[in-house]
Amino acid sequence: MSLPQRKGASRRHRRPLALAVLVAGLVLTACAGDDPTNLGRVVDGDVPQNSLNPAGPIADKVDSLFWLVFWMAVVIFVIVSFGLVFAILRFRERKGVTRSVRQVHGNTRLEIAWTIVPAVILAVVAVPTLSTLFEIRTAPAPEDDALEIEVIGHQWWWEFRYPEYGFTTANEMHVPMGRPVYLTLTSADVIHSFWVPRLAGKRDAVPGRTTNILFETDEEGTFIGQCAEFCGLAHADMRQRVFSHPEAEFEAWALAQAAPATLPTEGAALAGWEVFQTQCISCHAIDGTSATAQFAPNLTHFASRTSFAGATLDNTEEHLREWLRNPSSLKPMTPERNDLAAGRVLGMPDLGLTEQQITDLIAFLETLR
Ligand code: HEC
Ligand SMILES: [Cu+2]
Repeated sequence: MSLPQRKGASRRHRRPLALAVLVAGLVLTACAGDDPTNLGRVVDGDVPQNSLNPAGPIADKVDSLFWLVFWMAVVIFVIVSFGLVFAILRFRERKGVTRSVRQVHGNTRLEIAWTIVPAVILAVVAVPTLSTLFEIRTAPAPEDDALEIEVIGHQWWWEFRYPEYGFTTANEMHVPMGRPVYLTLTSADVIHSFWVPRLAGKRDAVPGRTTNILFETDEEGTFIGQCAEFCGLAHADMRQRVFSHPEAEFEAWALAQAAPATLPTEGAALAGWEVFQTQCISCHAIDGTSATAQFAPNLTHFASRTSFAGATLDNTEEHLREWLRNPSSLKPMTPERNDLAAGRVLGMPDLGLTEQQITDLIAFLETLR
């Protein structure tokens, strides 16, 4: 007889235990470090993505709104919890005490009160929410001298075009401090979402439509972001870095990016350029040369970027070598589904390059400063 009893008892204990583990698990996931270890290849760990650490006036507005609503919710939570605990204790069943409970139904005054009070609270929350929403999505006025950048989402990398300067880059965006930046977003394929938590909220990049983000940085540094709308196989490897510089430094960077590439005239780099012309120009552009295809990241100043492959790999010779040997080993992609004629490119294919060709290509890519 003792066996079924024990079983029953342990089962009874198991349910709260399972629940506790579940709750602890859910709570602890929120404590995950900022280090996206991603097979140890990514070094963004020291640059947390934290929307509660705003780095500019527009992100500040969102942050202030968050805290306002948060503290209102805390006050309501405390009041409701006290009421609940009070009712539980005050009206609990006691040994030896029989209480006759008066059943009440339809207390008009109470019903009106608990309909009106939440409605008023919501109305109060709506005022700052709507005003912030309108404020952060208003297009900048011409006298604000905003920097315009076109952002195009691709499976699975970001293209950034600077129409003011006439160049295109990928995954890494540089901006001047203290000057508003106005992004116009769209997508070449499916819906993506541009999100750099310290600078602004998320906004979808939708094919066939444009959306906008306005932000401004008041802090020099690197801001990490990632695509925030599931967009297929390598969604998790679709990140972006925003570098913010003092105006003069930014200007120097932009002018350097706008210059066409200087092609090598000798050695391994020249050999690499020759391989490039046969193997790579169907997808990649290098401004100022015969390579003009727009299916893949523009490589004109590739060596000036700190990362590649959706800002998931540090731009090192070792990573490049591995990338040119077999791109899909570093980032899950589906190049077998590429169809250039239909304008569909879902990854860089393994091109079967020899080690010599790879060495030459790396020498060439390193000249693209
Ligand atoms: C069929 C199209 C295609 C061809 C051909 C191709 N690539 Fe790519 N390449 C891509 C795509 C797509 C990406 C972006 C992958 C991603 O990050 O999702 C890419 C990314 C890259 C990157 C990283 C760029 C960045 O900033 O993220 C480098 C470097 C590169 N390719 C070099 C080459 C070289 C060198 C060749 C020729 C040997 C070549 N590619 C041939 C499609 C192609
Ligand atoms: Cu995406």
